[in-house]
Amino acid sequence: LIASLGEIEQTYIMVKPDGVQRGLVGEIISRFEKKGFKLTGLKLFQCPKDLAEEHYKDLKAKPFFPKLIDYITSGPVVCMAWEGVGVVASARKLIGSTDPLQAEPGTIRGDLAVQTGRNVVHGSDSPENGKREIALWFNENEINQWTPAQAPWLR
Ligand code: 3AN
Repeated sequence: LIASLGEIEQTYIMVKPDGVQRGLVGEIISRFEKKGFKLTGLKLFQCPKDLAEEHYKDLKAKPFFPKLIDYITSGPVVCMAWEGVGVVASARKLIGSTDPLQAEPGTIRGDLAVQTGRNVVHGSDSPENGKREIALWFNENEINQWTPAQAPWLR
């Protein structure tokens, strides 16, 4: 079944400080669980400045970069590793457009956010970045491989 669906991928999903402070952690985790992806890493974490800068290094030249770093380091984030077939692109669809006003209703940002600079959640943009970001935000021993007790209908 899995082979017929495609490659199993990993993605890094993060509830940003506004999502944590607004009490949206459970809601956001739920959407990925209900879709059928597998959680392999989860922690509440205060991000140091150098890690935020490394994570967003491709945006270093952007005028909003300093504000982005201040935002991400302004309070704890919830770091997650999710695994599944096509999880990278699917998670981006569940999250919605970067600008929450452009994000479709039904997406996390479309339902729960208003500002680009406060868009509640991050998701890796490619399988390569998924692996890179999981390695950046998690220690190896914080990632857990597990097999669902029931038949793996979706995985
Ligand atoms: P996405 O998070 O949808 O992949 P990116 O990678 O273009 O979008 O941007 C990364 C983060 O940078 C966004 N989630 C947002 O927090 C911030 N950001 C992007 N564009 C802007 C902007 N024009 N003004 C303020 N913050 C921005």
